Amino acid sequence: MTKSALQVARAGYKPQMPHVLNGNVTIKQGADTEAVRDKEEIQKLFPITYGRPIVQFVESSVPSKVDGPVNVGVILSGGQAPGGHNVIAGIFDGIKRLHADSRLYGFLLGPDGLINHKYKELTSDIIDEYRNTGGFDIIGSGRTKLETKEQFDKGLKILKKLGIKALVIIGGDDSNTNACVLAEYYASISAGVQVIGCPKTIDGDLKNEQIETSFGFDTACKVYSELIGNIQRDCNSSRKYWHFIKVMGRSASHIALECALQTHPNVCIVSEEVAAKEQSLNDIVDQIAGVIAKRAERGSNFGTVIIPEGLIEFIPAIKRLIAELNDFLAHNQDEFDQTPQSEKREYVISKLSEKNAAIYASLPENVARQLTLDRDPHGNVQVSLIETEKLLVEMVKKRLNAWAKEGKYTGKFAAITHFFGYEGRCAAPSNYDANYCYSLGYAASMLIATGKTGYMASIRNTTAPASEWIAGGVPITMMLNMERRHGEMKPVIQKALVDLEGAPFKYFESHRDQWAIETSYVYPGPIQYFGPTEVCDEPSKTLQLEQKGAI
Ligand code: FBP
Repeated sequence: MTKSALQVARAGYKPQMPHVLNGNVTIKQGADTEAVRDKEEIQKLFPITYGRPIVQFVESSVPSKVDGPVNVGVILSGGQAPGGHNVIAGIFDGIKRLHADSRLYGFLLGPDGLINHKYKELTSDIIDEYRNTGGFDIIGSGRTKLETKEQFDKGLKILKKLGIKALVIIGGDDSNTNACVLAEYYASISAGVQVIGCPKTIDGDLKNEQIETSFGFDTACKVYSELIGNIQRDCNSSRKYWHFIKVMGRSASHIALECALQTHPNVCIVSEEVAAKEQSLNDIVDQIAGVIAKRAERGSNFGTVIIPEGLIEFIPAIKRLIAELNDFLAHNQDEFDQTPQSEKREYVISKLSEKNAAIYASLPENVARQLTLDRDPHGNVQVSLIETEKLLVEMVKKRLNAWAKEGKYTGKFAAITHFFGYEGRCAAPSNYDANYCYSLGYAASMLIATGKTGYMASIRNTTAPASEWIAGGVPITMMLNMERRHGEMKPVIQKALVDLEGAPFKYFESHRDQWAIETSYVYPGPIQYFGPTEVCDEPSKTLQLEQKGAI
């Protein structure tokens, strides 16, 4: 395989780890824990793994004791995120340190590989090929939901056949929820297989006090911010286009907010604020058009608008509509599928409550259709398929035309739309993600060595130099609550949305009026892998604000 010069040089990068993981470790146990909400229901559903303590690795004078090789299976689940290969490398190096004959098996294309017994052994030559690279191609990923006893039993057969002692599931909130269910099930039948989760998702919404961030967020935001910065420099040069840039993030707006903190766009919509202020689509259009009109008065008929991918679901009226659609489709999917395409819109309108039917009817044809497309296996609307950026351009254009007729707007409006998502999900991990992921993988192997199951690997204090990071594990039951999915209440990891009282949003809020009117763009440039630490190792602005209160 031909490699770029950067790939060759980057292969030699040695990820940094918390100092403690370089030597022998033992665990320090904290107090017992509780679920974030719905404690009784969660405890009933997870009688064995519920309430276990948070653990932290501390130095030990004796090596961790393992009775023979520690064979481990690994699954990459859900959307790609930069650094996945380093998690696997960390697990590999960790279990090899525990016992030289330990083996690592990768299940292919996500949970399907476990269920259908498709796997490959990850030997040192394969691992070395993938160190510090982006992507999940070492074993591939998939979105199959691991949830039935039949799947768990089928999986157990291959785990037993390969002598696998523990399974590491690298995934987002839904996949780690499944990891927890699987851990409980295997413990309940004394299967002798531990299950450990690792927090992955560029969306940044799998975080809490113990899990500071999900891996991939840092790199993906840096890639999008580079592109947004380049666009800003372009529009500041030609001064004739408004760029509407949608950025990924299925639900929460962490990516949009981080990109705004890095680039200072003229507008950034934060879905959580839209929900809190109960804004309608019209309010959002007014807000954007207002900034465009004000800049036009200053002769600036150009600018940037960042739109979070999940926006549509946060507009309260549309959220209520989607909730009803989800329930309706969960129970009537066959009838809906059999309805001829040309009659689908009327069919849906006839089945919805009066209020939601009116909203559905008011949506442009393509957006209405996109809202009824297949849910992903976790029951989520596939928001990345909804072209909100185009919808907003159309609506803003109409609003500006109306204002022009009333003499309230005299500018010129020419818009270009972009959607940045896939551009960043497989980028070569930044130093932050390369180190964070390798440490997560290594911590996962130490959790296995200490007999834990139903835990997520955790690395904290990550705005400090890597050697000072804190490694340990968090019981996944601690992150669960009950939510409605596919029309039923299910235990799921609570998604971390943007906190409107948190330092990252507050910083944005206090600067956005100035960024709107003035041209205060920042051009972050590409991720740097070699060079001074302030250029190469800077953690995300979100983390810096959350942990240090300043950037
Ligand atoms: P995960 O939550 O699985 O990490 O996926 C994140 C994400 O990149 C979202 O931002 C996006 O909405 C979704 O995946 C797109 O998924 P797909 O590529 O499967 O359409």
